[in-house]
Amino acid sequence: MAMKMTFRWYGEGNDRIKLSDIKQIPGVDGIVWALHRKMPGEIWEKDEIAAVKKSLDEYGFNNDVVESVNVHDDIKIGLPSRDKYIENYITTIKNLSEYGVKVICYNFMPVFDWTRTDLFHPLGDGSTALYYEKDKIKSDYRAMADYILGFTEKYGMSFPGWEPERMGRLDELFKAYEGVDREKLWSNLRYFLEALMPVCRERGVKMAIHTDDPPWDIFGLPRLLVDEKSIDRFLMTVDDEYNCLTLCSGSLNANPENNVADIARKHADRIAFAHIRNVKHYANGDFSEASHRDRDGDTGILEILKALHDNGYDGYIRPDHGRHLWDEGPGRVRPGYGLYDRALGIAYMLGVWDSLDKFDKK
Ligand code: DNO
Repeated sequence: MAMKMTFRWYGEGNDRIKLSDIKQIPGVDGIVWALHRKMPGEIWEKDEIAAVKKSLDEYGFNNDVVESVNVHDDIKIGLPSRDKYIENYITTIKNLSEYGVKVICYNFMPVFDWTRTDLFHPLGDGSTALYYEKDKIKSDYRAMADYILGFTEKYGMSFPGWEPERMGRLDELFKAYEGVDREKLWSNLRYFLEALMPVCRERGVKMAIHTDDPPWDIFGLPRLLVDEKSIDRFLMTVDDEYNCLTLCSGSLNANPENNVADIARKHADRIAFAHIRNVKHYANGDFSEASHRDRDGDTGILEILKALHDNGYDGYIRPDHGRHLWDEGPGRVRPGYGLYDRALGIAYMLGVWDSLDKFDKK
């Protein structure tokens, strides 16, 4: 089995889940980690990286994948100050590579990272999951940000990409993005990646962009990585083996027209990291997250895994958001990042993968 199973962990004192708990899930080789207290644009220092690596080494986990080295807004907007932040990003890549990091997952969404309207939506069986109510994401970005920040404040946590410092300047940020239309955002993304590629090649670090979540414009802000066509464009724009994708099944399939298995098949060689999550669609455009079991959602988990397997996928993979189960109510768990359902997701995915290994030899 070549693909490498990982589990996202928010770090000591920032995640209730313990590395010793994760160790008991079969098949997990690595921890997807980050320095969550860093603001976008700040350099990740070597001693800080070394400390995380040491804590993972103790459990025999690799630290190959970092998720959420967030990109400063000035880079996305294309301000003259972007060059300074790009320099900082390059220093961070160099520092990470010295400690063995091979893949950096990031996103290029203006202002907001993933967006949901209900973090603990009841699914009817006692569990809850992240939910998106389309009608709530129309014009009032402040109301949505207040909901998310109200939650993080109440429970004393912060979400990557939802830094209260940035969210406190929302109007200013929206204003700064005013001239940034889709084409401008594409060219700013290209500028950023072209500056990074030489160091990525030299250090063997893949930049793996996360597909946009949800995959459509919100609050008038353009989003780029939304479907097969835009992914084709992205990979062609900077056609370098170190310019890669984080294929996020749930983000893409929030739009039911996106066939994630087709995209996986087409671009398996440029996928450095896969987030596997299942989504259930409603006729009015709302969607809910679901268990990883194929038939519990509409995302085509089995087809996606088979597409990766058929193409000899040997990159990293992780269960993405899971439901909140048993005692995992608000305040006890990071939304989407409980222990139990992600562990069940791993067991399911490895079951599928091992069966393909054994019975579906190509
Ligand atoms: C959601 C995650 C994203 C992802 C970032 C990467 O839970 O998949 O927040 O970490 O978009 O920058």
